[in-house]
Amino acid sequence: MFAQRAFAAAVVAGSILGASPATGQSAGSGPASPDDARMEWWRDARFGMFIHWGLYSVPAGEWNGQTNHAEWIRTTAQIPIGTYEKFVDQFNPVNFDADAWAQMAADAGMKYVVITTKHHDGFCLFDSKSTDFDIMSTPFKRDIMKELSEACARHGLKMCWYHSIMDWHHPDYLPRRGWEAAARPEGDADMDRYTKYLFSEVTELLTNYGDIGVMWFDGEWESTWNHERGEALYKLCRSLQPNVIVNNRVDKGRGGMGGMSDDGYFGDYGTPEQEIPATGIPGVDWETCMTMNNNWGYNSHDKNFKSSEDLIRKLCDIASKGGNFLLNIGPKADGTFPQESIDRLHDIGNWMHVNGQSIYGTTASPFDDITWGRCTVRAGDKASTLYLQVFDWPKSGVLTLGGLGSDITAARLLGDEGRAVGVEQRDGTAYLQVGTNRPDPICSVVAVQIAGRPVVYKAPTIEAVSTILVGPVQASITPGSAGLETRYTLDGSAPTATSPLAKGPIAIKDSCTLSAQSFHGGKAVSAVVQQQFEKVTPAGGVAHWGSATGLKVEEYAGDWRAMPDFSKLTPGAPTTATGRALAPGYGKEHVALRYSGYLRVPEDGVYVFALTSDDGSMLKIGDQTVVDNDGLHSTETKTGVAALAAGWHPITVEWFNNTGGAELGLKMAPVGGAPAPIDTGAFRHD
Ligand code: H79
Repeated sequence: MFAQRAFAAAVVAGSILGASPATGQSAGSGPASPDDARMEWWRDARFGMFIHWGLYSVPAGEWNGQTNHAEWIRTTAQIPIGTYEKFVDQFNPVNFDADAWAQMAADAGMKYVVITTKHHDGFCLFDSKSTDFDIMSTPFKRDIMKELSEACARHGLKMCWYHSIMDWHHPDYLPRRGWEAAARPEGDADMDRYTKYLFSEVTELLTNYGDIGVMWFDGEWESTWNHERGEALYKLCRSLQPNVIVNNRVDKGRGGMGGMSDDGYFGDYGTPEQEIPATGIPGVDWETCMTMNNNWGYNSHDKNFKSSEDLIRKLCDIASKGGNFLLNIGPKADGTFPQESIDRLHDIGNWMHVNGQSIYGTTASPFDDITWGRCTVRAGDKASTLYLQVFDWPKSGVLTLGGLGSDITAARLLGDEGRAVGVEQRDGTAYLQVGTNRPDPICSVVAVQIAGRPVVYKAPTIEAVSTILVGPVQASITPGSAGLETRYTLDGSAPTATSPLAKGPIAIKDSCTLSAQSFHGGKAVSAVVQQQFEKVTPAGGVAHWGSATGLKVEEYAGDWRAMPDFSKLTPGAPTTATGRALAPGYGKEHVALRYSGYLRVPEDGVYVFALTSDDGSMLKIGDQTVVDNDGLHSTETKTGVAALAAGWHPITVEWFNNTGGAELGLKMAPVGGAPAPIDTGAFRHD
């Protein structure tokens, strides 16, 4: 890995490599880090059924001649609340059979079922004591969730609840949709009261239906939901059922519609929607939820179903990256599944019956890239199994697996009565004689037994908080794979079998090139990776730094999508920022702030700055841009480093807020430390 870096004489905006390798990315584990025992069944399960069912299934996607609606129909077709409520009288799924649903999920190889107890429309599919807008007001009058939870228990499936935080029906929920603001004025709507209502529903769901596997929240991106409410909701769930798993949409950690959460937020796993991440993230739990066709809720016109082949290969792809697959069904209003969905569940079930052991309880592929398919692993200290999921069967009848350092002890096909596969291993490549007959045209699996845990020939990675240094800086080298030796040099030459072993952090004291390479059995088995480090002279301070404590703040009014050019604008009257003011809950929109003055640096060194904002922000020290966090975005943190001499340095922090969330925070630390807020006393201005 080479760092791209522009060099300037004094203050350097150096790149930061893997600033916190161990904890940098989390699926929102945050303050409530998921413990392994509680997550175990979920990690083993790998495959679940999502069910989107509710009043919206009655219009089946169609309104006033438009046929592209689904579970969002109340909003996308702008149906007045009174009109929408009439679906309550029409919801009568006389063909609903909870055991038939559970049977179909179990037969498809799914291990859990997540159903909409309430979607954004606010209608509850369970017998709720908190509202009449529920199943008991329909002609059906049966607690669907009771029936389904009992059926799931009978079929060995974990019952899980999807529950929307957003609610277009409850009078206290805010914000109102713009299009119905006139018909549904806010009046004395009160989000605190709504939150109490939400909590009472969640309490019912976690009290009246036995053990619940997952609480799958949604709609948390709305401006009215916040971290405090998310924390309280997470804690409520865990207090009612200590083992329940809660998805990351309980809190605000996603910072938008992304799948994964930042550190410091509640939620046990990430929720990529309609997408499969490019790679897995080691040690992070996530679940891709996806529709079979274009819509979550039933749409009678939507025939754009993914093929069974596509769905099976997606399941393999997700498992090979260490994730779960939550595959959606949108049942019809009569209580039955669409035939296309039934057909696909059936095909997946047939495949899982033979090949499911390559999915359940497996972990991510240790290989970077396999051209003919995917790989999952069941690892053990003494022996492990690699499951090779072959999409493109080799015409030669010989499957090639490169970069395997482990000894293969046996190989056989899943299916084809476990036909044995001959193996030859030469120079880190395994040649598997699978023959020309493939057992399954969609994906055939070869189970490869190896001694010990997998050893895979991959290059190590170099991580350092800063690539510039004044005093010593630490670099760490992560081995490409367990079971490999990693050797390094500091003089730019390629490591050899006698170069020092990388064990623990390496102190970099001067300009140098760090080179690292993987070795196995005394031989180099990977490419060489390098990182350059540069010793720099810290930028000197200035002779004049003003006498007033804090930074000068100027406010500008305007409508921007990126940082304006302040030199062309006229500010309002300046004020002075206290330390707190650099983390404003600034209640204004269409506004920009420019903080300026001087920053006191205690001693010569490289400093890390972390700049957090919603929307964009920019940190300049002297004439260098140290952090560029510009652009229209929700809460996002970017970091940068600067080499600074002891003394006072000119600093500006620029920030704008277009609409919505308004945040700004600046933290600082000597390189290697955890950035912390800066005392007001470290700022001066004229
Ligand atoms: O429950 C499913 C979705 O309804 C819900 N999350 C999944 C699991 C979800 N709500 N909002 N979003 C996903 C993202 C926003 C999508 C939208 Fe649209 C784009 C809303 C309006 C435009 C999709 C297309 C829904 C209506 C039209």
